[in-house]
This record gives sequence, C-alpha cells and structure tokens, in this order.
Amino acid sequence: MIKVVPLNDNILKIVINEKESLSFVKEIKKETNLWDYNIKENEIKIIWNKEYKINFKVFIKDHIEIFHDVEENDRIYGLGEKYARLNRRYKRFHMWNVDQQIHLPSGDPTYLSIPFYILANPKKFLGILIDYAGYIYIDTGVRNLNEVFIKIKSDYARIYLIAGKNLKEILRCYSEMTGKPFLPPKWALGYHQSRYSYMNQDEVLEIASEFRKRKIPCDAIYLDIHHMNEFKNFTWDSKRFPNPKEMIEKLKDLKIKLVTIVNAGIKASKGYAVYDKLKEIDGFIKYSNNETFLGIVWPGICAFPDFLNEKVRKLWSYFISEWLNQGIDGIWLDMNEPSIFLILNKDMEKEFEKVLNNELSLFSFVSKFSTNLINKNIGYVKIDTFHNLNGSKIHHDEVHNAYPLFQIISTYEGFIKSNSNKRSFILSRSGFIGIQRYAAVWTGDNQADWSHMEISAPQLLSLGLSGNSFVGADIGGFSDDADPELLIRWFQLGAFYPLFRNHSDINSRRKEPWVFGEEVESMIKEAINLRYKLLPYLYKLFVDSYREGLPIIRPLCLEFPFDENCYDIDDEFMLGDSLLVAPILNPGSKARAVCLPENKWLNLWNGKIYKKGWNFVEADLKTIPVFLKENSAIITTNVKESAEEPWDKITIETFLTKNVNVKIYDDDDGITFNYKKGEFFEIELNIKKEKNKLKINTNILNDKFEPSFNKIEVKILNKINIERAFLNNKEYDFSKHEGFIFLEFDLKELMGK
Ligand code: MIG
Repeated sequence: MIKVVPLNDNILKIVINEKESLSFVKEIKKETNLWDYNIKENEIKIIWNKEYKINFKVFIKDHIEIFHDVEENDRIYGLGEKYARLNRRYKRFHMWNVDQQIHLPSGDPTYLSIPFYILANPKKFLGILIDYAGYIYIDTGVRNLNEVFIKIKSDYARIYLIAGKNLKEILRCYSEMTGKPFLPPKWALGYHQSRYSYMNQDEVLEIASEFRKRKIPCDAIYLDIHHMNEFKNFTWDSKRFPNPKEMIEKLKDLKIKLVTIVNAGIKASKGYAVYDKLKEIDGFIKYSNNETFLGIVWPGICAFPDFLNEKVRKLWSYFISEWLNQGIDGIWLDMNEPSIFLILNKDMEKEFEKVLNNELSLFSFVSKFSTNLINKNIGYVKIDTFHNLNGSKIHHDEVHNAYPLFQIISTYEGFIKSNSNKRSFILSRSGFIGIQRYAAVWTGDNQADWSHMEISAPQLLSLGLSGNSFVGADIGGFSDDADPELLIRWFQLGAFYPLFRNHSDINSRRKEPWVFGEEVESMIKEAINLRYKLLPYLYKLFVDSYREGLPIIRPLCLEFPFDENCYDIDDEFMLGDSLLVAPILNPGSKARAVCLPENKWLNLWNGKIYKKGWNFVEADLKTIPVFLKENSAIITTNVKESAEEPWDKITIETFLTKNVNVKIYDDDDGITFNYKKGEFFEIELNIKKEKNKLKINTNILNDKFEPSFNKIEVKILNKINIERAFLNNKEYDFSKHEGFIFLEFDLKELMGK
C-alpha cells in the first residue's frame, strides 16, 4: 500500500494507496542514486545524499494520518498566505479555502491553500508537497514538539519530498513541478487604485484624472461589484455606467488600465444569458440528486459554474473574452473559494428579497440565519455536491481547494481567446498549487490596523516560498479607517509588494493617496515614485521569477540560507538579491532595529554604511529604511506616469568595493508574448574596482529586440577613489558629482550601430 519512488536527484514520491486521481504536479523522471529508503510496515526511513534524514509513520484509516520527525533547529516555511509568522512551526493549519476576514493567527483556514512547506536549518533543506485538493490538516508541532502531524481527508495520498542544497534549489524544483510564474504585462508592475466601489463612470474618470493632475504615477483602476447590473457578472449597470466604451477610451488616453471584478456565483435567473448558457450545458455544481446547488451571494440566489468541467471552462473563457473585447485589461476574481453567504433554503428567499430592495441590510439578513452561517463555504460542513470531471462524478470534498485553479485556467484561456499575443492580468483571492502560472494573488480583506500591515510581510513572503511571486495585500487595509501615519507607512511598505494595490471597503474612509491633505500626499507620492524609479530592477526580477521560479520579495533566509541569525526574521525582507527593506511597523516609530546578514550595507537614503548584525536605524515619517548590499546593484529609471512608458535612460546604482554583476532586461512595451520567441534585449555588465581603476565590461546576451533606452549610466553610491575608468578595456571618461562617480555610455555606439 505504501510505495516510495525516487523520481530524480531532488525529488522522491511517497504513494499511499495508489489511485488514479487528479494530480497537480508534473513529474520529471531522471536516473538517480541519491535517495536511500527503507519501508517497514508503516514506517519509512529516507536519506538523501547521505546527509538529510527523515522518517515517516503512516496510518491508513478512513483518512490518512502521517507523522514525520522534525529536527530541533528546523524551521517550517511556506503554506501559502497563512496568518502566522514566517516560521510556521508549533502551529496548526487547515487547508480548506474559505472567505476569511480575520487576518490574525486565529483566522485559519484562509482564502488560499497550498499544501507545501519546507523544513530548513543551515544543514538541511527539504520540501514536502501534498498533491491533494481536499481537506488537509497540518500540525507543525503542537501535538508533539518535534513532529509534524498531517491528516488527509482521503483514502489515498501522494507526497513529494524535494531536497536541495539550499532554499533556492527547492523553489526551483517546486516550480518545475507546479509551473513557473507568468510574466505579467509591464503596466501590472505599476500602482493600482481600487475601491469597493467606484460608483459610477464619472467617479472613475475623476479618480483617473486626479492622479494625472497631481502627477502621481498610476497604471490601473479597478471596478468592484457596483459596475454590474444586479451584481451579474459580465453586465453593466446602465445608470451608473451608461457609456463604458467612452469611459474606457478616456482611460486609455490617460494611460490607465481597467480591471473589473468577476465573482464565482452566477445569478440564477432565467433570461440572464450567462446563467442560461451554463444551464444549457448542465454546467453548474450539483447535489447528488442532480439538483443544482444554490447559495446566496451578492446577486441573490446563485449557482456555481463547475470549472472542473471542460465544457464549462470553454464557455467561461468565451464570456471572459467577450468582456475583455470591450477594451478591459484585467480580471479580478473574487469569492472564488468558492464562497457564499448562506446555502439557500426556502425560508430565506422572501427575506432576501428585502435585502435586494434595500429594506434589510445584508448583515441583518445573514445574522438572522446565522445558524446556517457555518455552511458559509461550500463543503466546509459536508454537503453532497458534485463536479463533472471528464464525464465522471467527483465529490466537491476532493477538489474544493482546486476550484479557483480551474476557474483561473479558464479565465486565462479567455485572455488568449481575446488576443493570443497579449499578456494576461488576473488577480485572484483564492488559489491552489499552480495558480502562479496564470494569476497574481492578494490576501483578501485585511483591516486598517498596524498588526495587519505587519502580518502582510510574512504572508507575502510565505506565498513566495510557496511558488507565488506576484502577490500583494490591500495597502491601507481593506476594512476600517486608516489614520495618516498608518497610510503613509503602509504605502512605503506596499511600494515593495510585487502587487502594488490600494483598496478599501465601502464602509471605510477613503484611502486614495491624497485623502489626508498635501503633506501626507507628498510622502505617499514619494513612496509611489520610488516604485516607478525601481521598475527596471523590478521587471528583471519578474523575468527571473518566470525563468527560475524565484519570488520577487524574499525572506532573508532565502538569500542567506547558511546564516541562522536571519532564519526567523520576517519584518525585513529582500527585494531580489540586492535590496533589503526594513519597514516601520509601529505608530510613532522614527527608528528601528535592523538585522543585517553577512556583508556591508549602504543606506539608500543617506549613503551611510552598516555592518552585519543588529543596527539601530533612524527613519522619519518620510523614510523607509532600505539598504543596498555590498557589491550589488539596482537598476533605476526616471519616474513616469505609467509603467508602460519607455525607460528613456537606465541607471545602474551600485555599492562597489570589488565586483558587481548586473543584468538589464527589456522586451516590447511589456504587452506581447514576443519574448517567448526570443525577442528581448539582455545585457550583462561586470563592474569592477581594481585599486584606483574602474573597469566595466559589457556582454550583450540577446539583442533580438531594440530597447527603448540608449543611455546607460553607472552610478557608484559609496565613496571610492577612482582615477581612471575603462569600458570594455578602453579608457573611458567618467565624472564626479556630489561625491558620486558616474560613467555614462551609449548603447547603440557600444553595439556598433
Ligand atoms: O463580500 O466585492 O475581498 O476586495 O471589495 C465581500 C466586494 C466581497 C470581498 C473582496 C473585496 C471586495 C468585496 N468582496
């Protein structure tokens, strides 16, 4: 019943009760002799490369129970967006997608489930991936301190062990098995403005022009549920949005993209084409007696598309493509756990009419039937609902967590249908293993509270350690009211989130950058400007992520896996491998302690140099502490109003004591898939300081695309003494200005054009 199969040098599979079933993992098989294992009854002993040892005990009941040992100094990382600190040890987690608004450790399960974690200490890096989309319980050391206990609600299980020499190797393998992150369009790296809801067309255009008037960069505006007619997907409320076409054109003129929300629930009403067409192909989730499962969400009584069904995915992708064809740029998938307020029963229908007629608040309605509330998420309490997977019935219990994955795949196909050479932008609340191939994730309904801002860092870092690199949290907090200081500090932190989006709840005070007056606005603008300045560096990180599966923001342990001092740090993080960000996370704070790993670090604001270890760093309200690693660089450009605009000039800003290697990447306007055909530009620079000489060597790695920038400037941020400079071994002019050394060259000239 228990089988162990080494797949390659990094991966070994444990199969418990082999069964044909849905799998979310691509197996890569290659000869290997690195794994030693031994099975005796229900015990499995595994050794990798004669170094790492791990022992499993397996109990097969009506469900599966697994125990494995954990070493004293092991940390446990990963598990997606869970509301816990980076090190997930000594906790209990439930893998079951739900609509979870408590963004504190007591709020588990969460919207998204990724049953993957990594055991790490400086001498061992071992990932564990459970390939199952139903309910899983993981106890990381409550029941027994030095043991992980896993309960899988199923009679079979497939578990993959991933061993590597460091954390990056594990992530590379994980992404080979589950898919590399997609490369988003360039605009998606810019600033996104959202609100539940911008209530009408005029308001949307007003917000857009407000950004331009105030010269605050912005790339996207979101429409929440009020753009729809009766909250029906793919419809417009004709009073609020009488002329979407005109609105979209005006937004395009302002270089602002439009992202609209799409909910999972489909209003069950005859005459609504989306419902009728899905019904026609028998495309909804059903009870075992073949009746359609109905629940109450915004539109009232809803049915839920069965995305496991290929026909449904095809139809849905058609709805999406038709919707996009109006000129809409991005799709925001909400409530896709899937989530509902209540499961429908007859008593409720009349009362719910009152809600729809504004005679009763939704809150009072839901409270009234709250005994039913526990059923909030389909299947959280067992209900016999089924999906149609290639013609055979599959119970919702077995696939719940993968529901959003299938929805996302189908939504992505809609983008391709609409324009096969245009990159997609999908933002999803729920998710599972593999969604990184198609979608960005945000962490759902957080609150305007310092604790929620603080937990967002470990949440996003852990998403990154679970394969999802394009991630963000609502800046300013979704619900409740932010005060000016919180909003400023959150913008400063959020400028480093891979997804840089401000969003707020209908009942909260507004949270756009200017809502607290000029002084606050200018500090927020500064944070947004910093983001736009860093775009060429950031874009390269997205490319690396797409190529190698690495996250954009990284816990220190990922960059410094052999420095145990930084293993538990999650209130600081790296942006790529060069920048260390240490946000201010407390009201009134004008300084903080910053733990710096090996190397020296240069404070980007004042040029001061810090050593390894704990440092006291000042940061007034205008400043977020950011450090550049010794012998590394960032790539910056001039701030533009949108992220799609060409980088007219590139500056490599470096902290140089010996040797820096840096790569610059550019492709088209960041819109098409031409990069997949090799149409991109990539140049590598080696910048060396040898005594008093500065030596720069360039190497064009790919020139099948002509970049928009022609000038490359190298700027040395630390004080060094340079007397002569050389570009590709020829003496070259350089200048000194305000203590910095500059060397600028012309790309075309360099390439002999
Ligand atoms: O029941 O569409 O997380 O971002 O603004 C709430 C309204 C539904 C939850 C999402 C939030 C969105 C809100 N939605």
